[in-house]
Amino acid sequence: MTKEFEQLRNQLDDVNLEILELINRRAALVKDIGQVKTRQSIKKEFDPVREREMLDLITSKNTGPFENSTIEHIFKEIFKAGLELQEDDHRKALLVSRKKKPENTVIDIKGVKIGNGNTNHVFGPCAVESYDQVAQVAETVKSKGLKLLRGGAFKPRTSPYDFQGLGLEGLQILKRIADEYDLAVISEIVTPTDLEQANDYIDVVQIGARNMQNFELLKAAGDLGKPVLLKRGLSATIAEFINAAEYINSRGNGNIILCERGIRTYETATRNTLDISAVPILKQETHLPVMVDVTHSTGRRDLLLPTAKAALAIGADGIMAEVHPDPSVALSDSAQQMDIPTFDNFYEELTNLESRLKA
Ligand SMILES: [Mn+2]
Repeated sequence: MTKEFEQLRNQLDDVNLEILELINRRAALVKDIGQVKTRQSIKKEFDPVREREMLDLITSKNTGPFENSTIEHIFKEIFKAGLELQEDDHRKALLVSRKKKPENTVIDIKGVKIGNGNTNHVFGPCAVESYDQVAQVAETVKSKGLKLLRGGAFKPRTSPYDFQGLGLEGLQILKRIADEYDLAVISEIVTPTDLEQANDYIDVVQIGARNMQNFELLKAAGDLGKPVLLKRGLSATIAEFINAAEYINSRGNGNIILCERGIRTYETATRNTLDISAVPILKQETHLPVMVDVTHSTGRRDLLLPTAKAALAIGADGIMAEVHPDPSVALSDSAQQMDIPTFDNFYEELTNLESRLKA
């Protein structure tokens, strides 16, 4: 290697390091601008007018040897990296994110701890139909040492002519059951006004798939302060699901359980497609407990056990499934609810797997 060649190479190394220093200096400025924008509540999105002005200034000073088009291409990449940096800061700021809070959120519901590494399951009928119907399921749940019972009083149904639930009467039945059997009850609420009324009757507010982006309801649930079980929307991405949880947390209520319940895909063999990989993604991205609803994701009784096993194996904090004393006459979801003997077997198999997973 000639001396001249080596000198030129050394100069190139120096220029590389200068460019490095300059682009990082630029990045620091972009971050400062992002903070000023946040303080002044200015939207942080991409500003095409500003970008065009910057590119025009740069190319007007370009003396070559690079063509203007090449210079524009290089600077656009630098601009893009700066914008991504602002977005990263934004993501870091989400209250539900693990970046913000590394340790797991553990929710105490009448003494049951959700999210501490042990599993807790939620079983019960799709809809509250009568005191006797719910009491039969409560009896079974209680006999297994379980604490959480679900039951729908307000039923958002695809058809307006389908059974819409017993409403307040349903909540009153759940409250009576909770007191008599010492259980904690979970029920879906669909409007902010019903939330306040429901506060006296239930232990956990469920926000259903169809209301995952009902932002006023999310905010009201955040204000109420009671634990919330938030289901993933039918066609919601994981990012949208996490942002929906953020709405609740942003109002000061961090007691949120995320529930994967299947998403809409082209597949028709199941009612929805259970997105099992959402479980570890949600556990990585957020500090919240994650449950899997096997009833509504599959819509098939024969798939409840295998999907529940998959959910436990992949790290879910619990399973949600529907149980009815006589599913064939159930007023909703009659095709996928378990009768009590089927549930007994389902639960036995599930606990067998859990003890094997722990061993
Ligand atoms: Mn149901």
